[in-house]
Amino acid sequence: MNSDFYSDSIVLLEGAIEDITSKLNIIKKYKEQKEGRCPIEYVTSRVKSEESMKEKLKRKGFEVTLENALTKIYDAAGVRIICAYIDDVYEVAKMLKSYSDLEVVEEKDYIKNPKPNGYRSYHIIFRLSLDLAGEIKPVFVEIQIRTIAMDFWSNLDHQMKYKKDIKNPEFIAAELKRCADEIATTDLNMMTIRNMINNT
Ligand code: 0O2
Repeated sequence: MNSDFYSDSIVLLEGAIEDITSKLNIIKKYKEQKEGRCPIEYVTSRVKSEESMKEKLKRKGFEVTLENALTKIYDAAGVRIICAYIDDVYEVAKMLKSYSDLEVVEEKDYIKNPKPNGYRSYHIIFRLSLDLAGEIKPVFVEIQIRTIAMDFWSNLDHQMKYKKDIKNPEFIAAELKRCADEIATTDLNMMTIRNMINNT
């Protein structure tokens, strides 16, 4: 990725994403080999776009500088992990937290404590040190872990947030909240059914 705003620091952000992605690939292979099933369905990642970073810096009351983007905002580098079941989310979070080179800076459990709009996901901010040919640099990465159903919901909610001049915003928000609650119930039911199948 070429970036005027992130400049050389893009290497740092992409490096941090690669580091986490590689750890996740190892977890995936190990779990599949050992247990025949992996708690991770798939992983996506991105470096936050310049536009979105600048908007977030302003929204949070910070001056729009690269230094602030790398130290005050923690999701310049973002990794999203999609799981089938809710307990997979917690298992993956636990595994990542056990890495000695990943320092937990912040954790938000929006599954146990959903946002008022219905948003559910498990967020962890990690701080890691990247070795850039002898130069050790700290970098933050935001990991979002959620179920397939939560991700489905969140993608539609995200579209609504960024769409201008939307008709009936209150009605749509209420419908989204209703769907979020239905999805939460379905996620729990799916886990219960899976347990029943596995225990027979
Ligand atoms: P983008 O475009 O996805 O990168 P905040 O003040 O909530 O914006 P903060 O302090 O980082 O930011 O908190 P939080 O709650 O951990 O949110 C970080 C990211 O989680 C967001 O980044 C979204 O990706 C996601 N998120 C949080 N709340 C919602 C929500 O209600 N709906 C959806 N779809 N996603 C959400 P950005 O930078 O806001 O957006």
